Amino acid sequence: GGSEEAKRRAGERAAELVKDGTVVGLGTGSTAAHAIRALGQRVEAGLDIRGVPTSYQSADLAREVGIPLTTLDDALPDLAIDGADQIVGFDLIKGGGAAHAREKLVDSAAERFVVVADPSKEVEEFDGPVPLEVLPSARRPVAEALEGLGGTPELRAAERKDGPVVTDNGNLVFDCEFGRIAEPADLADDLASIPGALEHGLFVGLADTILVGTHDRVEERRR
Ligand code: DER
Repeated sequence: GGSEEAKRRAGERAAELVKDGTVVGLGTGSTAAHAIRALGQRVEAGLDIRGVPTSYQSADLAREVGIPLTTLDDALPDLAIDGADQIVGFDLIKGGGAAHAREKLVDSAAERFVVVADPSKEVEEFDGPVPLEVLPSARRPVAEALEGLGGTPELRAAERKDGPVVTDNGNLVFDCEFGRIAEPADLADDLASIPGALEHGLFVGLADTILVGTHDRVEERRR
C-alpha cells in the first residue's frame, strides 16, 4: 500500500548513508528490510561492508542479498538502521516484531542510530502497547509487576504455532498496555528494574536520525 512506498523511500535513503568499509547494524521489520535490500544492491556494485543482524529475519535477508555478516564480538556498528512502531520526537516504541532485545543491543552500540519509518508511526504521545521480552519462568512475577505499574500485560500469542510467540532468544513476549505514556523515560526505568523482564520496547534517547518516507520524498530529522 501507500505506506509501503513510504517505507521503501525511507529504507533506501538510509542505505545511502552507509559508507564504504564500515559495519552496519541491520534492523528487523519491513521498513528496515528495504534498507537491507538496497544495501545488497550496493554490495553487488562493490560496497565493502559487514552487517550485524538483529534477528533471524534480518540475518536471512542479508545473506539472501549478499551482505557479509559479522557480530558485535568482532566490531561495534558505525551506523545502525532500524524501524519503529511509534515515534515521539527521538524516542521510540519498538518490538512489534519481537526482536527488540537484540535490536536495542545493536542500535545502542552503533555510533549512529538511524530510524526508518512511514508517517503512520509518528504520534504526539505514546499510546501503544510496550512489548517486553520475558524469561519464560518469570511470566507470573513479571505480569504482577507490570500490573503494579498500572499496565495490562498480555502474553503474545503466535499465529502459525499453537501457544505463545517464542523469541529468537527462546523467551516469551508480553505486550503491555499503559494507555497514554506521558513520561516514557520514567516508565523505561521502571520496566528495566523488573527481574525476569529481559528487555522492554521503549527506546528512549537512542535515535540520532529519523527518516520518515512519504509518497514522494523523505523527511530527515537529526538530533
Ligand atoms: O520490531 C520492531 O521493532 C520493528 O522495527 C518494527 O516493529 C517495525 O516494523 P515495520 O518496519 O515492519 O513497521
